[in-house]
Amino acid sequence: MQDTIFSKIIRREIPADIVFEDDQVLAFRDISPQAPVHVLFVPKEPYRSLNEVPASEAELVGSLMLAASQYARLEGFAEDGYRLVMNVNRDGGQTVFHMHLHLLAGRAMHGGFG
Ligand code: DGP
Repeated sequence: MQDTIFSKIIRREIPADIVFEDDQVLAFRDISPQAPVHVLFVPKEPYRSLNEVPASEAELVGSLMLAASQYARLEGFAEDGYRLVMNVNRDGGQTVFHMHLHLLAGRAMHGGFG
């Protein structure tokens, strides 16, 4: 797949405010935050979107979600709550074609989905 800005962040070629890393996942603050906490959880393997992830990578998808919940616990907002969103392709509003999970927190989220 084509290189994206997120692959460059993973390779440390461009800066980002990195908040979490393990073998499979890198997390950094969104450049255009939509909430007081807005972090992107990105698999190091550059799948274009969730559509390209094979069933054999179920553990990777789980790792993204669990990394987000672990971060919420560590940062102390797990009990207050947070929202996880993954945009897929055009109608999902995806703009960067390297799969990622948005974590939004620090304010009450409302019911709408745009
Ligand atoms: P999506 O629309 O779901 O593909 O979300 C892409 C997000 O990526 C969007 O909220 C803005 C963020 N973003 C785009 N470019 C950069 C960048 O260079 N650095 C960081 N930290 N975030 C970026």
